[in-house]
Amino acid sequence: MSFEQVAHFIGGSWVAEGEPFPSYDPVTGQVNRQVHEADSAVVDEAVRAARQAAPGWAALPVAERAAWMRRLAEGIEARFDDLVAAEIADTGKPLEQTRTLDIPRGAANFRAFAEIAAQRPSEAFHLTDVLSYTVRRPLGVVAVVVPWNLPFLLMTWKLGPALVAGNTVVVKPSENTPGSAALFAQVCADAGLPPGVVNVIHGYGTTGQLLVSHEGVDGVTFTGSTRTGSSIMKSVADRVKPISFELGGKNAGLVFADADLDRAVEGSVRSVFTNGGQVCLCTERLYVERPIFEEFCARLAERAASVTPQPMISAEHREKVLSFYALARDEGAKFLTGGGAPEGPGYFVEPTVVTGLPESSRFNREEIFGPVCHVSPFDTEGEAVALANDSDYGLAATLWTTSLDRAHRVAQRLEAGLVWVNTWYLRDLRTPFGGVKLSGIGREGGTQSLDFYSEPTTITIKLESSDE
Ligand code: 6OD
Repeated sequence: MSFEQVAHFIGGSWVAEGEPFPSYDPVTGQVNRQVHEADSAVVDEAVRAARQAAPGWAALPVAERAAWMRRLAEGIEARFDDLVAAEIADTGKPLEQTRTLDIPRGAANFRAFAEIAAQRPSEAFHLTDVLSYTVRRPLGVVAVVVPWNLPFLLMTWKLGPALVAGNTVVVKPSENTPGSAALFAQVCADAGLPPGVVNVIHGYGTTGQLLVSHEGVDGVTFTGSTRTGSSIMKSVADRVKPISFELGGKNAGLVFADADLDRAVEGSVRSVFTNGGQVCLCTERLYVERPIFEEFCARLAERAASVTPQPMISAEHREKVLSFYALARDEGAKFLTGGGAPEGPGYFVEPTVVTGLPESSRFNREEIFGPVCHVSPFDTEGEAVALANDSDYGLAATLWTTSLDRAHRVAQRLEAGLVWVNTWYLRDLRTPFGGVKLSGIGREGGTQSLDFYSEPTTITIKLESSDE
C-alpha cells in the first residue's frame, strides 16, 4: 500500500477501485496524493464487508473487544512518527501540535473507551416482585464520517466507542485528509483485527451520501458543518436511523474585568488561533468588560501578530476566510491586526483580530473557521450572557473571571453544550461532548458514546411469591 496512491481498505484488503482524484498539501498547494474515489459499487462492498463481520465482532465478550482497543492504541504508538507525518502532509498542522494533541489523542481515545466499556455496570430496577434489567446491543454497522480539521483525533474519538460497543464500521474521511485514516487501516491490518471490522473508503461528499443512505448502515456519526449534518439527517430520515452530530459553532469568549489578564489573553490566543482557527470549539466572538477593553485588545493584537500562520485546509477554504476579511473591511471594521494573506505558496491567511462590527453582521453570526475573532465591549454580566447567547449556534463558550460565584452563575446561563472557565479545550474523555441549537444533536463522550453506539433491551421478570 502506497500512501501517495490511496486505496480503500475493505474486508481486510486494499481495494484500488474508482477514479483517482488529487489531494493537496496545504503548505505548498501542490498535489501530494492520488486518492481512489468510492462509487456506489465500492460503498456496497464496504458495507457488505462490515455486515459480514458484525455478528462475530458483536459476539465477543466486551473484555476481548477492550483488549483489541488497547492493541490498536499500541499499534498507533508503534507508527507514531508515520501518523504524524501523514497528518501534517494533509493538513499543514504544526509539528508540535500534531505530536502532542492529534496523534496521542488517537491512542488515548482507544484506551479510554476500553476502560469505560469494560467497567460499565448494567442497569437493574427492583420493585417488590418485579425485576427489570437492561442488556445493550450494538447498532450493527456504523458510518463514521470524519472532517478534515482534526482528522485522526475525531476518527478515533468515534471508532473507540463504536468498536468497543460491538459495532463494525465504514469510515469516510474527508477528501482533503485521507492519509492518517489510510495509515490507521494498515495499523488495523498489522494488529490482525478481524477483516471487515474496520473499513475505510475515500471520496467527496457524494461518497459520504452514498454511505449514510445505504440500507446496510444502522447508524451515522458525523462531525462537520451544519449544512452537511442537515443533509445527512434528510438522507437517514426514511430509514429512521440514529445519528450523532457535532456541527458548527460561533463560540463566544467572555472576559470579565476581574479576570487574570495574562491568563485571559494567552487563553484567548489559544482559543482563537489553535489549528489556524479550524477547530469547531475555537472562539470567534470575544466580549470584554469595558474597563479592560482597550488594554485587552492591545495585548491580544500584539500576541496575535506573533502567532505563526497555519495554512487553511484548501484553496477554497482560504477564499472563504478571506471573503470574511473583505466583508469586515467593507462594513467598516477596525483591524487590530492581520486582515490579509502572506505572499507565497500555500493556503495561508493572517491571524486577524477585528472590532467595531454590529452583532447583526454576518461576520458575527456565521462560522468563519479561520484564525480570526471579533472583539466587542460589554457593561454588565447580564449583557455579556445575552450577547453570548444571541447566536444560532451553541457548541462551546469560554469564560475568564476570578470570581467563583460569577464563574458558576454565568456558566450555567450560557446556551452551549460545553463551557470552559479560565481554560479552553481541556478534555476529560468521560464527559458529555456536543452542542445545542445548530451545533449538533446528541452527545458523545464517556458512557454517552456507549449509549449512542448501542441500544438497550429492557427485560422485566415477574417474580412469583413463595409458598413459605
Ligand atoms: O476533542 C474532542 O473529543 C472533540 N470531539 C473535538 C472536536 C473538535 C471539533 O472541531
